[in-house]
Formats: sequence, C-alpha cells, structure tokens
Amino acid sequence: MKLRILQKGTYMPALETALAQEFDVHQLWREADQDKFLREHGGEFVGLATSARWGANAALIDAMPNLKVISSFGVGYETIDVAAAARRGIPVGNTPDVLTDCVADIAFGLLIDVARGLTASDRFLRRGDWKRGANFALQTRVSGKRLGILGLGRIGRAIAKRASGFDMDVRYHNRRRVDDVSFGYEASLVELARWADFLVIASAGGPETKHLISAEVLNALGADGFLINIARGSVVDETALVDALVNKKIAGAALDVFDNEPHVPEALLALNNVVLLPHIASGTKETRQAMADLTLANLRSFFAEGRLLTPIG
Ligand code: 8YV
Repeated sequence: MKLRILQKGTYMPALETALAQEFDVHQLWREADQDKFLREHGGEFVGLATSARWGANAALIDAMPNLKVISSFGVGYETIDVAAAARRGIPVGNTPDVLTDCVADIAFGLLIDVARGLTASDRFLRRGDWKRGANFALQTRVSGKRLGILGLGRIGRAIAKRASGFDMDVRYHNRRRVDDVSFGYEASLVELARWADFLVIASAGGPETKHLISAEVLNALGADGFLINIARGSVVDETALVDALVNKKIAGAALDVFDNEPHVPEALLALNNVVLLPHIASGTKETRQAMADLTLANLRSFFAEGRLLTPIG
C-alpha cells in the first residue's frame, strides 16, 4: 500500500506525476473547503509536500496528527513553521545547492541588465526610437566595480565567484563573518551600501531579515548605486525603495522577488531604471527538474531510511 502524502500547492507537472507514482498523493489545493477536508482527512497523511510559496503553518501541521515528514520544493523555507514541526519531531527537507548556479546567474543577469540598460534599450528599439535616429542614453560600466553582497551563503558565494570574472571588488555583510573567504566583511549594512556600486541581496527571508534594506541603507547606496534582489521581497522596505527610485536617491533596481507576489507596486511599473522579473531565478528546465527530483528523493529517503537527504537545520 502506498503511503499517503498531502500536496499543499502545485509546482510542476513532472513532480506531480513522479510523486503520484510512489505515493498516494492528495492535492489539497483542489479542495474547495480545505479546512473541512483537513478536519475529516488530516489524520490520513504521513507526509506533506510543499514549497516556500505554499508554506506550512502550525495550523496545517496540527491538522495532520500522523504527519512524519515535510518536503519542500525550493531552498527558502520562511513560510514553513519549522519550530512547530520540530516540537512534533517532524523533520523538514528543502532543495539547496541544486538551484545555486541558476539563481546566481540571474543575479548577474539582473545586475548587467539594470546597469547597462538591456531591457530598457530593448524597449527603446521596439518603440522605434533607434529607427527615428535617437541615441540610447549612456549607461553604467559593470567590470571593475564594487559589489556588496548581503548574505554570504551558498548563493551569495556563487555570486561572488561570478564577480571575479568581472574583476569586481567584493565585500559582504552577514550575521557573522565567514572564515574561509578573503572578501572584506562589513559589520554594518549601511557601510556596505555606502561602499558598494551594486548591492545584491542573497540572504534568507523571514522575520530576521525583514526590511533590512531600509531608507537609511538606500540613502547610503546613493544616487549612483544599484540594488539587486534575488532573495525575498520581505528583505526590502518596498515603500522606501519606491521612494528612493522615484526620487533618484538610487540609480536603479533589478528585482526577481517582491513583498506581496505576484503583486508588484504600481509605481515600479512606470520606471525605466528598474528591471522586474516574475520570481524566475531558479526557473530553468534543468534546475527545476533537479529541485523536483530532490523533493521526491527526500521523501523516499525518509520513508526508506528514516532520514532526509537535505534536512533544514
Ligand atoms: C522557487 C525559491 O521559485 O527556492 C526558493 O526558495 O524561491 C525558488 O527557487 C520557489 O521555491 C518555488 O515556489
């Protein structure tokens, strides 16, 4: 008999098919009344498949008295109540490493785009401005500049590695100094922003990093500085960011993530010095497949051997 797994939300058909081959999967998002379903059937499930987008709060975990394991699609887990799971002895797995390169690639793609005006110049060409004889405004050089990284975890390090190919000087701010790197550590995020030409956010989301990018940090980044965010929208005070962009307190921003996805502040849509992506940094066929494989492998490993391949914490 197949083990019964609850799937909180949908992510990709290939994972749904693969999960269904090994487990008796119920797709919670298809239920019109999810609370009623959980009251009546919550006790049937031994596993939960979710993602940062769909999360798993304490109420959901409590609604499944026989839950043994949570497997999440993605590296971020700020919407999963890991403490509530731990109180019940329920391990949580995520999918680190497999997405690091693609996310770091997009961080650099965004950085080059906002500095050199790739999408802005594409709009310029499509509007017919080039044909009409106009010159696209001169932009900002990337190579050799100063790159500040907020969060020197796996993804932050991969971004720093790419920066060396552009002869950039790298410094970082982190909860604590990282021993095995030679990049300069800035104990103050404001000082990092003041130093940097480009400030890239690669930290985790959640309450600990909420609104770290404040009006003060943006002022320190300054009128020639650019902000790039491939982490979580919650790290940025979005109201302060809109104010900084509209009033040219910073030069531009390139964002893959937002505070209230899929809603993007209206004011950003009108700005030309802003690049906006719909949370696609890990969105390649190869990486999403690897994330799906690991989400499934974590469940398989837990039920076969009692341990997750990539547990959180
Ligand atoms: C995914 C992400 O798009 O891994 C993460 O934390 O934000 C992205 O890779 C997301 O998890 C899918 O919901």
